[in-house]
Amino acid sequence: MMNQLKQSGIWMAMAIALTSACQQSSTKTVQTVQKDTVVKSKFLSEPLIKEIYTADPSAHVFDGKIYIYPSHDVESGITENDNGDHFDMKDYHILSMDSISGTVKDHGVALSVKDIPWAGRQLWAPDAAYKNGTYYLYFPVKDKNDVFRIGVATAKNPAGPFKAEPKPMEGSLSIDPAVFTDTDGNSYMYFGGIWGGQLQRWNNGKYDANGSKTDSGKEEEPAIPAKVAKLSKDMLSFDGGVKDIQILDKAGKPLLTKDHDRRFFEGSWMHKYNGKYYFTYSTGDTHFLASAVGDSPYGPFTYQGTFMNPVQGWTTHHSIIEVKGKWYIFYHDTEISNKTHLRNIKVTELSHNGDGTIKLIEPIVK
Ligand code: FUB
Repeated sequence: MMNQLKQSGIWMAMAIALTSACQQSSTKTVQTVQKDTVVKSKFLSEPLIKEIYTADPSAHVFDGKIYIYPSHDVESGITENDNGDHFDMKDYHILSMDSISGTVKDHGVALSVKDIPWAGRQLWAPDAAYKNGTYYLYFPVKDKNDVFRIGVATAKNPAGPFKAEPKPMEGSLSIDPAVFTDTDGNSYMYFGGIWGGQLQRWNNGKYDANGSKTDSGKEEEPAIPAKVAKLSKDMLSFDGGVKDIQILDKAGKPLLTKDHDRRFFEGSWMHKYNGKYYFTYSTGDTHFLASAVGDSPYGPFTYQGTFMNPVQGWTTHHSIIEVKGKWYIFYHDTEISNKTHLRNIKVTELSHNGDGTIKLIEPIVK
């Protein structure tokens, strides 16, 4: 995606595997060489699958099994640029596991860009939901005018194959849909991403193809907000309008554009813990995962802090689920390829502290 800070420091270095694979969430030592210095790093977790490149893992428990809905990274030869054109994914593979440490099964192609009537290019981070006997796959893809929209596809099986609806979801825009179903049965979609995700180009429901490539230029203004929309009963459209998500600091003031360490960039997720709504997201160019907490699925959310430090690679994207009373975060890095656009998904345990914050995760142990 963007050039600044990408693959900086040890990420640029060449990784030489030193040890054999360990168990889930255990460590693997790699030696990284930076100029004259040799830095030893340990990855917190192992890649879940090595046969294909995967990223942006949205995990869910369906029917007692863990299903992962990731992006399927491929080498398409497109030169890296600030729009993220090198993330040129063409289909989705759905993965499943019987347990967190179980064998990962790749169910093959579940949906291809060629089978989405309105799609142009770039199948980015998807998510899934279940209701009344049907599974729903939500996906961002650029339409034939090169504008990101969000589509929905349905299946009777959580692993697909999925059939796409003929048009994008009315009112949808940008990228990274994450669908959360509340304890009362209502479902909400969180979405949006700035820079390559185009959110900064939308104003009052209109897209400006000549708009800015980034969020710079309005540093003292409130940061561009993520979006939330309630889903209709049939899960195929928005029930009412798209709302902005407010992320406030402890003093109740909106985070500003210049606050790159804390402001929303992309990769939304929602989970509920002890009656509180946790909106979690990536800070993009500063590579953190951050949490903000509220009392309603619509927010406002009060910024809580960073809960995962940068992974190897430019992008950072996650999902959080509860499995048998424990919480887990699915995320990605570039351990296998050391290339920005060829990522691999991982999982590790996540804990909530007594004060409601999330314990900081170090994906690389130095
Ligand atoms: O995988 C393409 C994009 O990279 C995703 O949509 C973003 O969240 C980032 O991970």
